[in-house]
Amino acid sequence: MNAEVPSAAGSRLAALNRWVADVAALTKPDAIHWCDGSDAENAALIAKMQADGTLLPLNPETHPNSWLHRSHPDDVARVEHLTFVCTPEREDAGPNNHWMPPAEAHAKMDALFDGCMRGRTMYVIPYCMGPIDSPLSRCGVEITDSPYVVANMRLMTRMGAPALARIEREGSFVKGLHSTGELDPERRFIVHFPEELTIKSYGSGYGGNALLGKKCHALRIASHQARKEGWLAEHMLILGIENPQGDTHYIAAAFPSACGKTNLAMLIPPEGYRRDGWKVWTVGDDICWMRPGADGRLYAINPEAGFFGVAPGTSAKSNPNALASIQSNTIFTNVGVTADNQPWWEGIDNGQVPVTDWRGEPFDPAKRPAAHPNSRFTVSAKQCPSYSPMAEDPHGVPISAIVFGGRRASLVPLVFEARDWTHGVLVGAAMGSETTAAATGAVGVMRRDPMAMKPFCGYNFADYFAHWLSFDTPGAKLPKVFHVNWFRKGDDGKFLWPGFGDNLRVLEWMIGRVEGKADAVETPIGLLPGEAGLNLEGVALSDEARDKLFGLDRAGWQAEFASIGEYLAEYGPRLPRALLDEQERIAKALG
Ligand code: GTP
Ligand code: SPV
Ligand code: MN
Repeated sequence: MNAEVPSAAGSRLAALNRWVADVAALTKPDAIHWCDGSDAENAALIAKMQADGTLLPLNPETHPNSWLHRSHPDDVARVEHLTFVCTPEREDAGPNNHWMPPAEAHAKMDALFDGCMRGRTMYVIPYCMGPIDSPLSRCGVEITDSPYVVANMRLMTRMGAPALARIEREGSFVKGLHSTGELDPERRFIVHFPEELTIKSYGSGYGGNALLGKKCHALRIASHQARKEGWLAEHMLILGIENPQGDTHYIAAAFPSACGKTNLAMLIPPEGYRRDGWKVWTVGDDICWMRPGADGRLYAINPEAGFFGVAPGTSAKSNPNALASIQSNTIFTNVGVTADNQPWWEGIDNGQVPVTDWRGEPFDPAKRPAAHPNSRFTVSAKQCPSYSPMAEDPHGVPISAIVFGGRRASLVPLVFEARDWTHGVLVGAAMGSETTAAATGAVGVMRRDPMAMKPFCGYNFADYFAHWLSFDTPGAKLPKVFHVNWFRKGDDGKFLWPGFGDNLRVLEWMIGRVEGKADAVETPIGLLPGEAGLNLEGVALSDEARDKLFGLDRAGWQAEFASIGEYLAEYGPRLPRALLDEQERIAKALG
């Protein structure tokens, strides 16, 4: 058993060594393995998982070095009802989080962890969120008993020796302790201690519950750090749009889980735009850390190094960049397979048929879909044809526009612009969206999901909104703020907007607004492009579609603003006055 970190004794890693020793004493693993992130280490882990059936090899001709993992059927998504933020004061976690007193939470979790790694290997994973040499990056160490988690963290983060060296230099890191336990939903908790920069997660091996660098560290803990240190940790994609003149604007966009971030981040311009020389560059598809630079603009990095993307709906037509990324070196979780062992999911649209479903049973469409609706692929961002070279830049990219959006079948138009920063913060705070399969629970229920951070903000939303407002300082050159809705439906229940590549038409209008070149129509809810504002050449839209995508339903918005007012009131006197004033101003303008 190698209990000591492979580095100089007496170094700044003493705290890490002590913590690892304490965890080992509690969890009692058979062995401890410090992950160095090497290819040899990965190959050995893969071989072990292949031997015990954790990973099933996919067709090596069509999908070299790619694997299928079937999770426990009760462990297929994030579990928001079992996720806690444990600040000393309940009010600091806010009505937006489940809360437990820290001492009680530690006792509860430590009882679960007691002896849980007997017969297992304990993996110690040093990782860096963000480019290894960026001052905006932050390090963490995840301890886990799941080799599947190690293999995923290797793709999703900068894991191993360079991260350990940075931790040794800085002497600080986020501590994440994870065990799959018995995968019993009754013994499953995802618990955060923001003040202690600590995460404890037990009983799930899935996605955001288990890959602790992602939602637990890079959003819940990081949002708390960001508030203290004057930056923002957001559930946003980052993309670059290069126009035919060769100028690139960067846009950050917050959509709730399974509402289109990966797809927008990897957008391929429509034919005419491509011919003219437009290009889209992917910086990140899920998380964005940004802070003001010396010039007053916000600079953003993607703290992740890979994509944990939704498989269903991914096709050569909807997202060719994603499909190209996942032809090799990819871990697929909970997808179906074809007779010749290729991964398959609903909407892949490649003319093939599944024979086995995500539970490993013969595919029967009457029983269940072939792929779980929250099935995913894990792949290094470097395999994405549109991956931006700027994604590795330690300074980050300057953000020209921030976009909020959700799934709204009714009311909300295709796009509108906020009047100013304060209005933009209200637009984010008032976001609503229909729930998806990314978390357990009902799907398709409209709920408020401010800035797409409802499941991920590590502190009271009232303080979070105040933190957002605080960026509006005299020297600041803040991005313009927009709201989009790709998911408006017609009376026949079908989407009215083609979406995907055609979303570039909306982004083009935004850039035009940023550059002061595009027109807009003032309305109480914000600035709309008007029908003539977007380039709709080649897009066939019915009269109903035009009305609903570009019009303003005044009565509907009056009701919406009443509901927004009620929602904000839940945050009580802690809510910033400026936000309420803005809500009241617009409600009044709507009449
Ligand atoms: P998380 O990884 O859970 O945070 O999700 P995400 O926000 O990255 O969502 P993703 O891009 O994976 O899209 C989720 C689903 O929405 C997929 O089934 C997509 O096919 C669908 N989708 C994405 N963009 C559009 C769009 O513009 N229009 C329509 N109609 N559907 C879209
Ligand atoms: C999300 O649910 O927003 C995801 C997937 O990106 S998970 O990593 O499970 O959080
Ligand atoms: Mn996400």
